[in-house]
Amino acid sequence: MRIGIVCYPTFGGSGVLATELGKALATKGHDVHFITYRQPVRLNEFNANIFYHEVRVPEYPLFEYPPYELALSSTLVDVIIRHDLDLLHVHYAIPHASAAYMAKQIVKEKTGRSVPFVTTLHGTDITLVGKDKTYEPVVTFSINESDAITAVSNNLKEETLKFFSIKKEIDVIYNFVDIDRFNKKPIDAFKKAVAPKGEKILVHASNFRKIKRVCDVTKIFAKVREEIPCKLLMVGDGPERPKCEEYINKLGLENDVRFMGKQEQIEEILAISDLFVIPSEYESFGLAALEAMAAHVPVLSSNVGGLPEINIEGETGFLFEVGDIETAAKKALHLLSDEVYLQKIKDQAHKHALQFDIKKIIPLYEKLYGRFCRMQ
Ligand code: GMT
Repeated sequence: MRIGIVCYPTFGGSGVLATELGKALATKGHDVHFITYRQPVRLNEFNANIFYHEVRVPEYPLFEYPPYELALSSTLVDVIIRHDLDLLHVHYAIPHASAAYMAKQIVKEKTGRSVPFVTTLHGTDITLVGKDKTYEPVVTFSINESDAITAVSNNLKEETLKFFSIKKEIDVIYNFVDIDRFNKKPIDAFKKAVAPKGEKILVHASNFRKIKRVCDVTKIFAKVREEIPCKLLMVGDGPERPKCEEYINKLGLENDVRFMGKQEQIEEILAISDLFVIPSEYESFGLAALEAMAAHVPVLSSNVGGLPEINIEGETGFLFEVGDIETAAKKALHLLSDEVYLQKIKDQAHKHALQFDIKKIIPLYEKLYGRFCRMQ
C-alpha cells in the first residue's frame, strides 16, 4: 500500500508511535510518506520505502498566526495525487483530522478519487485540548468524518465517547513497543558512572509538562533516598524543568539527580535503571512506561487513564492515586529493598510488555487499512 502518515515530529508519544508505525510498515514493504513540518525525531534510518515531505508555512506580515492547517491540507493534496496514496493515517486529531478531511474533499473534486483517512486519538487531543470549546465542533466533525477511528486505550475510547458526540465505532489498538530495541544489556561503565556505589537507579522520562507532575517524581525520590542509597535520572525537557531543578537544589539533592535533557537513546538509560516513575495527572496510555517495561524496568505509576491497563499492580510494578507521594514512596521502597523480589518484578514487567510487541500490533493496523483498500 501507499500510506501517508501525519503526526507531530517531536519526542511526544504520538509522534514516536506514528514514526515507529511508519518505519515498521515500510519494512513490511509498504510505501510510507511522512507529511510533517519537521523530520520526525525517530525517523533516523534509511529505508527505500520511506519518504518525507516537509510542510512549509509561508510567512506573511499580515499573519499573526500563520495558517499551518491550510499548508498541511495543501501539502496533503499534492502528496496524495503525486504519489497516488491509498490512504492517510493521521495521529493526534488536532489539526490533523480536519486537515485530512479538507484534503480528501479537494482530491475528490480534482480526481474523482475518495482517499480514506484513519484518525488515531492519542490523549490530550481529546482530554485537554479537544474538549476546549474553541476546538470542539471541528474536532467532533472531523473525527466523525474519519473513515476509521482508533484510540490507544479503552480509557481513551471511553473519554472520547463521554465528551464528544461520536457516531462511529472507535477501535482500540494499543500502543506498541519494539521489544528487540529495548531488550538491551546494561553498559557497565555507564551504570558505574551514574551509580558508582551500586545505588538503585530511578528514572523518569517525559516532556515535563504540568500534566506529568514531574515534581512528584522528585518528592517520591527524596523519600526513597531517606531509606536506601539511590540516584534519579530525569530524561526530557519542558516547562516544568526549572521548577523541578530548583526544588532538587533546595533539598540539597543535586549530587544524586541528573537532568539529562532530551535523549534519543532512551533504551541505554532504561537498561541501567531499576524503577520507572510516572506520576501523571492523566495518561491515555503512557508509552514511556511500556518502553520501560520492555527494558525490564518495573513501573511506579499513578492509577489514572490507560495506565492501569498496561501497568498491573504487583505484577509489572505498582499504582498509586495521583499526588499520593507517601504510598508511592512506600511501594518503591518495598520493591527496591528486596533484590529477589525486584528481579522477579523486572522479569514480569518485560514478559508483560511482550504482548504489546510491534510485531503483534502492526498487523492490527494493516487489517484496519484493509477495510478500505486492498493489500497489494
Ligand atoms: O503526553 C504527552 O504530553 C504527549 C502526548 C502526545 O500526543 O504525544 O502523549 C499522548 O499520546 C501518547 C501516545 O499515544 C500516550 O502514550 C500518552 O499517554 C498521551 N498523553 C496523555 O494522555 C497526557
